[in-house]
Amino acid sequence: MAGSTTLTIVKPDAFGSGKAGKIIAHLEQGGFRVVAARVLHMTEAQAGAFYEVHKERPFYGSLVKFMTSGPCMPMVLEKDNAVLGLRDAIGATDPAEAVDGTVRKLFAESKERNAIHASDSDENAAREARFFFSEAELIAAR
Ligand code: FUP
Repeated sequence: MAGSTTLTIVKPDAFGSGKAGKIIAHLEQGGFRVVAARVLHMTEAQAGAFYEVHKERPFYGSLVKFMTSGPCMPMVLEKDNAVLGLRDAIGATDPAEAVDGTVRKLFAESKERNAIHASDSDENAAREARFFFSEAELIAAR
């Protein structure tokens, strides 16, 4: 594997409305390579654990409900400086504030239903990749 990796999730709003293909194409055009992918409908316990860092925030319950509202698509993406590159590519949390051409500007509905997740550090990228993919899958993807 050439570059570094990060973890993304095409969230239930985008996956459920058939935007996953367009989002993946957009990211591939931006130089990202998909090295692992799956589709799953998260349980409340899984979404709650994934967003544990936000447990005390007022939007936590609603966020967990949204993330369990339908299937989503976690993926490990590879590119040079993947974490920072993907944060740039997805845009601001609220699509109303996202720069033109970013995934959220193009595909997100609202600050909560915002189409895509991206890890915010190399440490979290590794933790989040292990959350969705087995060690064997991640080794095979190298
Ligand atoms: P981001 O890193 O851009 O995904 O944003 P955060 O880590 O701050 O928040 C994680 C998710 O919580 C966001 F993608 C959407 C949701 N959220 C809200 O619903 N309301 C808020 O005010 C902030 C975040």
